[in-house]
Amino acid sequence: MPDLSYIDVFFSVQAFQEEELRGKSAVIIDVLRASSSIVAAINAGAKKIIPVEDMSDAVKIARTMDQNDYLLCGEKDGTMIEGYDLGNSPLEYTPEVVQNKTLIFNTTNGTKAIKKAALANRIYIGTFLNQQSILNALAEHDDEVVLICSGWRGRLSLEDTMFAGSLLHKLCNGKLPEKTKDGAKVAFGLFEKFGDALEETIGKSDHAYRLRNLVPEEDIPFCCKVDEFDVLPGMKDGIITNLNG
Ligand code: 3SL
Repeated sequence: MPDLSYIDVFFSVQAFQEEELRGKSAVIIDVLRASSSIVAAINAGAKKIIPVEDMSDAVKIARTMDQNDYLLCGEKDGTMIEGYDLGNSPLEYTPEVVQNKTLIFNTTNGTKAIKKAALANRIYIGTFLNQQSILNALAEHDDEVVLICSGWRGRLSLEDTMFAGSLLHKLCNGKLPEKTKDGAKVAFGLFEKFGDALEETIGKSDHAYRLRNLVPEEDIPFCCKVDEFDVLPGMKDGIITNLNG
């Protein structure tokens, strides 16, 4: 079980240095929508997911693989990238489409946060959809924990902070000890205030407004579902697989 007084929360990809994660467990959070799509894809039977930082890395990796084995997935500014097979809507990631495939995944903030966490001891991809799996995984070790909110281009995202707060709320049974990091206090406080109205609150976030008219309207309610899937996407050597599998 992690010591709550050491749990830190980073509010964007730019808010931490790679070295700060060495030896720690990291949960990478991008509720809207990279974490949610990765969790949905793993649940739908994707063999593995390779997160990349940009389109050129995606193409380099794709060139080394058989065309029948992989799908190019992700978004730029919320919409599917030209020439890609899938965008970043979790609802696209069905067994018919992704089973046994390798997904090369490229998003604006989420996959950058995952790549930047490479020095962590354990790297989990978390969101409301697989909250209990994340809690179970964290309970197994006493590593220091960092909750990494992907945010949006360096800014805080309400939905990611809400999920970090939700994890903290469950870890301390709703009573945050006095001696906790500032980031943990902020995330916990936000969840305490708005956690009972998750979908409504996230539906009014900056990113939800940004995505309006760009993505299917079911995406945001879907990303707010709690404990929908019992999967634990985790990254080792740059590759994400289901650690619960
Ligand atoms: O920033 C990201 O990684 C994406 O999840 C953003 S979007 O919801 O697909 O626009």
